[in-house]
Amino acid sequence: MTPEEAKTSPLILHGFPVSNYYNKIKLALQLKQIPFHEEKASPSREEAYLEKNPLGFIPVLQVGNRYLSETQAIAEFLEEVWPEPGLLPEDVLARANIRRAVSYIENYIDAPLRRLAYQRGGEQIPEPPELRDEIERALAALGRIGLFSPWFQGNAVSWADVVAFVTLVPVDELYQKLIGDSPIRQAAWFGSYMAHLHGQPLFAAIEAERQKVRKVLRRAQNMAAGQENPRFLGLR
Ligand SMILES: N[C@@H](CCC(=O)N[C@@H](CS)C(=O)NCC(=O)O)C(=O)O
Repeated sequence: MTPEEAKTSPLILHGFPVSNYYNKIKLALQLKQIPFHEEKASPSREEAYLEKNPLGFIPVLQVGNRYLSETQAIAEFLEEVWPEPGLLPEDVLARANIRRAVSYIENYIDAPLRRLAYQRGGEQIPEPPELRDEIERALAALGRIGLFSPWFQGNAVSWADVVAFVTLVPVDELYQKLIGDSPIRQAAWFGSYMAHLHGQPLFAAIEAERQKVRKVLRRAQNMAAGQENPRFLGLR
């Protein structure tokens, strides 16, 4: 597919707006002013879904009648086809630094906590010995490589800000809920940086939608567990 063909193909983002990976691509599409539609999809190992995302994850970006998955691959596709407005700076080392920040956040903060959360099913647990250390190490590393003035890389929004916002806000919440005393909110750079990101209308809208959908899901789960009366939910 040529860049021109990609540019003129309709885009559909499949997934659910409580997923940080879904929200990463959604927010980037909005910041880059690329038109797209959304279609609800859940992770699945059904054969038909594996055709769209061979790992069975969300999100999937549909480009015409083709399907693309893995958000870093999607991110690079978007930058190649729609370089303007870019979410990467001109300076090639600054670009690499942003990719490095994305890796720190996804591989060393999100991934270890997520594995634990899936294993433990959401109930409060004692802090696993290496987890806090691993996450604090990545937070300190981010503190060393980011400017946070006010954006991660200085004066322009980038993929690092998108990924930091859609990942660190929910992961901090999850750490607090699962283990307590989240090290994320304690990182020296976190508070004022997140306040800046929350102050951006597109970022704030992503978070508002996540909260709204989460609330509906939680009530639906409670209802399924017989804890809440469906009449109050407007869900019948
Ligand atoms: N590395 C993947 C991660 C995507 C991912 O973990 N998606 C989660 C939702 S936030 C998922 O689909 N999980 C289902 C599962 O683990 O089976 C990407 O960048 O797209």
